[in-house]
Amino acid sequence: MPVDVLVGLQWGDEGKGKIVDVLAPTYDVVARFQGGPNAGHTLTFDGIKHVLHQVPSGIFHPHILNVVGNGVVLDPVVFRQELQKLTDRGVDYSRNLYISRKAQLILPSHRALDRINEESRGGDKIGSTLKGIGPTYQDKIGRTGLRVGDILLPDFEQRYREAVARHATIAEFHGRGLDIEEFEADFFSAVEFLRTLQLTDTEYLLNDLLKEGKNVLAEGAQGSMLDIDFGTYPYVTSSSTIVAGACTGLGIAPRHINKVYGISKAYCTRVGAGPFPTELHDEVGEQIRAAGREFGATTGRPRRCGWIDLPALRYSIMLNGVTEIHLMKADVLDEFDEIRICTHYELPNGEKTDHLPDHGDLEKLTPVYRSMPGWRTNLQAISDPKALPAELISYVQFLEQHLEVPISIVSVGPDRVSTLHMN
Ligand code: 2SA
Ligand code: MG
Repeated sequence: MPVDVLVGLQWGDEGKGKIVDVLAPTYDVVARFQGGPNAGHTLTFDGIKHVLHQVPSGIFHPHILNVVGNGVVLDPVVFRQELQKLTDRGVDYSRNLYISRKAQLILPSHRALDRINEESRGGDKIGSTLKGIGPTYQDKIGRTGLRVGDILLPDFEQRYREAVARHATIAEFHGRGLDIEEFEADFFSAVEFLRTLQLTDTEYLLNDLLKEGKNVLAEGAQGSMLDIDFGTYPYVTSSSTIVAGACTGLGIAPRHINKVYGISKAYCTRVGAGPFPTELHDEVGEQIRAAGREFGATTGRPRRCGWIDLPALRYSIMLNGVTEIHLMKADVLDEFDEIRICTHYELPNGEKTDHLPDHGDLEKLTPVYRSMPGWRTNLQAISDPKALPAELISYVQFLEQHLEVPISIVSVGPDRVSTLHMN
C-alpha cells in the first residue's frame, strides 16, 4: 500500500495542518519526516483551535498511528509541553505515538547557538524561529549530534556534557556564553519523560505496516521554497522540505510514494527574511494580513503577504511531482474587488522569464501580473462546490491551466467542515 506525501508549495503556513486533519481519517499512519518545533500546524474542529509543533497531525484520531520520523529534530521540552496540552484536552497518545530513535535531539545549547548565530549576522538575519533547528541539523550532518536513542544509554549525560562543551567553544568564538544553566533541569526532566514514550526504529515499523497493506500520509512542514537545497538559500530552513525528504526522513523507498498533495494558499505569505517577489508593501498587503490573521503559529511574528506567484508554484510542483493541489484560505480574498496573479517575472534587462533565478536576481525581478475580478461573496457560508461564485471558479480554472495540475480541494475557512472537494 502506498505512501502519500503532503507538502507546502510556498514558504510554509499554507494550511498543511488543516488538510492533514481532513485527510487523516482515510489513513492508517501519519508521519512527520523533517523539521521540528519550528513548525506550527493549526487544526480547528468542534470550535477549538489546536496548534501542533512536533506531534503529527493525526494524533486526534485514536485509530491512526503517529510517527515522528528520523528526519525530525526533536526538542524534548517542547514535546512534553505539547503532549501535556493534549492530555489536558483528553487525548490519549500512549498507544498511537511512536518516535524514531534516530531523530536528532535539540539541546538547550542548540537553541542558544541559534540565537547567537542570528545575532552575529547583524543586519542580514535569516529570521529563524530561534528553536535551535539550524545548529541541530549542523550537528547531524557534522556527525556530532545526539539522537533520541542516545537517551537510553548509560552515559547519556556525559555525551550531553561533551556536546555542550563543544557548543560553548562556538559561542566563545562569537564572544558569547551559552547561558543555559537555568534550562538544564527542565531539559533532563523532559528527557526522563521522553524515555517513557514509544521509542523505536520507525523505519522498520513503517515498512512492516506498508507490507501489511496499511497506508501512510507523510506530513511535510515548512514549504518547498524553504527547502535547504532548492529554497531561497540561505534564507531557508535546514531540512529537505520537498517530497524527497520523506524518503530519507522516514526510511521509505521512492517506489512506495503515490499521491503528492501540494498545499498552496490562494495568495502567498512568508515569515522571516529573504526574497519574496510578489510581496505587497501597501494597504492591500495589510488587508490580506488582517483578513487571513497572518501571524506565525509558533512565534506570533506578522507574516509578509502578497499575491500568488505562479513561477514559484510551478518550480515547487516540478520538484515535488505534485499530483493534486489544495488551494487554501480562499475566503481571505472575499472582500477584494481585484485578485492578482503573478504569471511570470521581468528581469532588470527587460527580459521575461518564468524560471526562478538564483536569489540575488530574485530580489531584482519584477513580477508581471494578470488581474481577475474578485468574487465579493462570503465563501464560508458555502458548503457545495456547485454554489461557488463564478469569479472564484474562473480563478481556480486559470490556476489549473497554468500550473497543469488539478485543484482538488478549495478551503473556505479554518474549520474541518469548510473544505470543498472539487470534481
Ligand atoms: P528555522 O527556525 O531555522 O527553521 O528558520 C529558517 C527559516 O524558515 C522559516 N520557517 C518558517 N516559515 C513559516 N512557518 C514556519 N513555522 C511557524 C508557523 C513559524 C512562526 O507555522 O507560523 O511561527 O513564526 C516556519 N518555520 C521556519 C523561518 O521563518 C526562517 O525564514
Ligand atoms: Mg505554520
